[in-house]
Amino acid sequence: MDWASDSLKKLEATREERLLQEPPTLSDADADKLLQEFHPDYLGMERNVRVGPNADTCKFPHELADLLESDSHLPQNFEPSVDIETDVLILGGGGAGASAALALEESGLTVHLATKLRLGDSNTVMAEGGIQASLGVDDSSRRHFADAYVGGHGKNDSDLLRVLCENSADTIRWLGKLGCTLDCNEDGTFRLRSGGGTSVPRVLACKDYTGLEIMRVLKDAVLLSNTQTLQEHAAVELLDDGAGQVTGAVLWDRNKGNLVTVSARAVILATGGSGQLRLQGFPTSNHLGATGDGLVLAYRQGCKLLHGESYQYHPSGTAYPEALVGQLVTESIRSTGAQVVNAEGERFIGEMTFRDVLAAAIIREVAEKRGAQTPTHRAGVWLDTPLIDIINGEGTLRRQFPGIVHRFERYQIDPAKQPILIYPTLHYQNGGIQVDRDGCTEAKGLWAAGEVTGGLHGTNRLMGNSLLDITVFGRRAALSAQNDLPPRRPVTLTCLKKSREQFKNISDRREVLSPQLFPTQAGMKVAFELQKAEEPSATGFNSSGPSTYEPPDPFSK
Ligand code: MEZ
Repeated sequence: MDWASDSLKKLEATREERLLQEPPTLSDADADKLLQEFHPDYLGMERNVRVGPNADTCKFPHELADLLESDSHLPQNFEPSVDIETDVLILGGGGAGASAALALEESGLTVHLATKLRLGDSNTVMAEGGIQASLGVDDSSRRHFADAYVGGHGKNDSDLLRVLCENSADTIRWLGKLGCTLDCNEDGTFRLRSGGGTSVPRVLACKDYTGLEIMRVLKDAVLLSNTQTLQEHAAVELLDDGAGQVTGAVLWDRNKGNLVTVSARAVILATGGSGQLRLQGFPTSNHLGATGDGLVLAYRQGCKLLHGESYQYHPSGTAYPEALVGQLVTESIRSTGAQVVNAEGERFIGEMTFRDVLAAAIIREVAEKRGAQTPTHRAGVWLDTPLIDIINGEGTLRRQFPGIVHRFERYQIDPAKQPILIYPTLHYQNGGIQVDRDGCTEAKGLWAAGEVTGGLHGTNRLMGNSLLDITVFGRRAALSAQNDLPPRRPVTLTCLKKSREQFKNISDRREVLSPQLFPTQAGMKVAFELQKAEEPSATGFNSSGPSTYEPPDPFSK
């Protein structure tokens, strides 16, 4: 990293002194000021949505607002005609969807799980640092609750949060039974790490690929179960009975290029987040599929969204090398000793400060020209990773964070010897569909779980509470659907038709279709259009050929 040699010299010159320093602290008032001035949620890039249950009452990022006001991919003359009949239709093949499917294994119900990509392709596999569970000797579910409530700025739905915290130990046991291996100490107890905002160590991990390990066992179990998986079947619309009950979904089979109408007695939305909307041009740590589809689908069914304005920008996104921009460098690296340092070699904030405040502080350093500039015209601050081995002994970084070491070594950067350049990356959708403690939405027949829901985490989620969220609430939503299964009802597009009437009144609406399904920004060119039907066919749709997905062109710059 010759381009950064001056700045790296300054960083090395202050290392010894920094090692002895207490982390800088901020008063609540200063933290608030920092958020107001530098956090992307506060920069006025949001607006009201003019239709639907949140109309004119709260703000959304304009990228999401555009989608909530957009028309469906379905042709105007499409009339659903049932291809598949099931009891429970799960939409989404990440951790929440898979957990829901497994909870229904003994129910005797028919279960279909449809996923836009392949089973397991989701933000779950991108989660590195761990899953929270109050298993430490000084810990309790009440303490877990208090930490997450303070971290969420007191905006959390306390009922949901209580359920989350009270179910952590049981969830870890359940994952263990499925074969999930989490790191242990020599005495066989779980190794617990600290996270930003945890008052005691509470984060269990499998090295730095915890989500991948959790998804591995969930996926295997689903593949061995009675669940019928519909892979590469994207949900393009929810169906309803014309009287307020959700009754299925229209899926787009990406391989065959045709639409598939599924009638279901219950639908569980587990479609994940929306980081791939790349708000304000931010890079993202999210999976390709995270385009907020479930928010749009539920919104058209009259479901309110909570905290739609609130997104989490993970402070340690990679800023260099260019090929890794936006990728996560787990918070656990900071809790194990890596310090956050500006281009002048100064430690300007405590590393375990809440994510939103820490992200705002990094953005400020760069905005005020105290960041290091990369040859690709990005900027960031340093994560002083060599400190990990200095503090904890040689080889610690490689042993505990093999994924990150491997990733950077491909670009001739050894994080045990050289710091990593970081800048906040769009990581998590704090808000989402309003649900109750059983995952029931405001629409009968529709449940939701995981990142697509809002309320649980308030406006700032703590590390490790999302892997817990998907496994606790995925299963709860499924059991609630099983216990409260409505009778089968007709499939219609009444809600969509009503939404279309409302869209007509917005003259300056952006001409995009939603749900978005695939990213369109950040070099990902997606040419995606469903063929428009002239006459409905037997499946209700005349389609010729699959969609065309164009991979990024490496020579376009
Ligand atoms: O929950 C998360 O967001 C998480 C574990 C992230 C990380 O830093 O590893």
